[in-house]
Amino acid sequence: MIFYDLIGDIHGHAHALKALLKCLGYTRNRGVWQQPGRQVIFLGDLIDRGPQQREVLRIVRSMIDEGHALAVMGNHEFNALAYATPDPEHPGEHLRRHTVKNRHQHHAFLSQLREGSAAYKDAINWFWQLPLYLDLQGLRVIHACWHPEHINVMEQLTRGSARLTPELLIQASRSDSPVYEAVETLLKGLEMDLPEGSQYLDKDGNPRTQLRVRWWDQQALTYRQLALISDHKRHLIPNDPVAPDFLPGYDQCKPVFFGHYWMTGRPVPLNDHIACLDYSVAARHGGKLCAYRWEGEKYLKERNFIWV
Ligand SMILES: [Mn+2]
Repeated sequence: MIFYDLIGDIHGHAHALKALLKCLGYTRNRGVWQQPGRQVIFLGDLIDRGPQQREVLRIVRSMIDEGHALAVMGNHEFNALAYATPDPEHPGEHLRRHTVKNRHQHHAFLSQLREGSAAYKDAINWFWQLPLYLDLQGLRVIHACWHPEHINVMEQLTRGSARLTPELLIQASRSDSPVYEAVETLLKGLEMDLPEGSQYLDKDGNPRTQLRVRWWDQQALTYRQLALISDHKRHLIPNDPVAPDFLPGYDQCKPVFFGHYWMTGRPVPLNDHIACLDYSVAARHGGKLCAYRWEGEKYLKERNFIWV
């Protein structure tokens, strides 16, 4: 059995990545980071925001090419693909529109890779190869939400490869498609509609009727308990129970690792089987780049979290 080191969202922070690889016991050999008997699994969101996105892609791709790493797609790689892909039904547009907001979110990548250059096209081509999820012998990996029904949908549509095709990327960009709902949930996380007639005001004072969900919480039963929202606002959310079939649950047959959620504080497992490894390295005031050193265990251990 191969043992894995799982690494959370990097967002172009190559210095932190190299420091973390060193901490985990990897060394550089002819430019490629490696460690006998171990592989890294990157949890997606390699790009956007940070200062060294080319270097991060170089490190990750060389490790994957030489069999020292695996990776899944994050929502930022997905968005980059859709941003770069023309919309066949709307000439002159792209599957992700080049609005001021979308361009701004993607600006660091577009300028560091030089939009339209050979390096840019090469990066985009490579993103197609990233699977949406990995279900390996002893563990599972997803960028945002392990949702068995949506994974089944994508498993069928990709004939087991878990990789997007040009046709699937089009469907994933149309909000009335089941592929859209599946990819949104797997890569951007589960959301819920608040009960009829309720809303809350977000930080800009806009009324919202949808909320991100703490899908991993096996005890939470109500909108208030499940809301992914700061604790001082939690009382604004109704405490009604959510429909019992809304949450994906987790079968606990092996641990699952994900990133995406900008955790803070000391990294710990969320429960015995579920761990988030995104500790906000890209945050303005500085977060952590976090890894989990997995040695085949079914029950996650706090001491196996490592960060820089
Ligand atoms: Mn993400």
